[in-house]
Amino acid sequence: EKDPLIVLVTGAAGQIGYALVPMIAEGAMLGPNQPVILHLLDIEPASEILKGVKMELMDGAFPLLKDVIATTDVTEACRGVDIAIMLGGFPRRKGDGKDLIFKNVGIYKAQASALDQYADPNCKVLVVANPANTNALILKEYAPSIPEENITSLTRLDHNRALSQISENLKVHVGDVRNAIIWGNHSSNLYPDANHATVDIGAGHKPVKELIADDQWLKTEFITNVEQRGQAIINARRLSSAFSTASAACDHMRDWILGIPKGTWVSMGVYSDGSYGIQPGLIYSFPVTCKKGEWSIVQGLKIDEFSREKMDAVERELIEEKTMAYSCLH
Ligand code: NAX
Repeated sequence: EKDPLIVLVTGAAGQIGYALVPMIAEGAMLGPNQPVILHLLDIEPASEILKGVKMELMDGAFPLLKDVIATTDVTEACRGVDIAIMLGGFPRRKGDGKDLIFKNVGIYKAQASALDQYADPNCKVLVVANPANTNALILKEYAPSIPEENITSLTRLDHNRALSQISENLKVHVGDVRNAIIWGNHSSNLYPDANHATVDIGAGHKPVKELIADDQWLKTEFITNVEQRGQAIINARRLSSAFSTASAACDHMRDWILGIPKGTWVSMGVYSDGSYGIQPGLIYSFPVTCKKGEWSIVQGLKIDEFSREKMDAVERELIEEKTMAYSCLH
């Protein structure tokens, strides 16, 4: 049997945490042959809830789950961690902006330092908590011993929402839709791009653009439906999306670590190297391929004028967030 991997989940007493930890324990994130040890971190006011989550994990009697540490101590939580899923943070509220960034910068700075000191030096990090891209950037700044390519943010939920919109519109199974792209930020300015997406049909595949009856749909409703899906779920459920986020986090880590088929890609928030003219030094969501634990940005996709504008607008938003975050630090 393989050695267990230590997976840290911060904010584990929250909604997404409650959906995510059993998925990890069942192997949905790291595969059915990979034992895991869960480190659950939350803050003092949530410590009783956290204990309850631990009890349920034990009662789940999951064969792959070798141990659970539930703690409010950041050092203990970060010790030896191979994979860190960052759900914890100050929640987004209406009218937030600078305030949300300010509160989270402090949290991410402290948790980055703890990961830097106590986690495995090759630890892979996924930031989910909002503002996810900018929290990831702060984490990168304050965890200099962790390679920058190991620090990512979640746009996979938005990516999956894009696949789901296309599948609904074309009345095809979501599993047959591939290669949508989320460019930029996990925010209401993200740009879902279906220009390169395809649908598997028989032995081959066809571009979504050729299959869509109304080509304006991709520039209008498709974009707003993906951008506003989070709000639609809040309106319906009176709570923000939880298990779809947890499932997307599993997809993100599984694809990153185990790889994806040749010719396909997924969306991940990663440290920009200047690809597609996006400013280096931002955590920006790009189309990536993944192989044996490494992602690389898909190169050479044709970008039309419409896309260019949208990609640049969301870049500007991330530059603004970065400026705000840095002004909180100094
Ligand atoms: P909850 O409010 O249910 O849970 C958050 C948990 O974090 C709470 O238990 C809280 O006590 C804990 N926490 C707060 N400060 C902490 C700290 N300093 N250290 C450790 N834990 C801390 O929120 P939930 O619905 O679970 O959402 C978690 C995060 O995901 C939020 O920031 C949310 O905005 C973000 N989301 C990101 C998405 C994405 O696609 N990137 C989509 C869903 C979600 O909105």
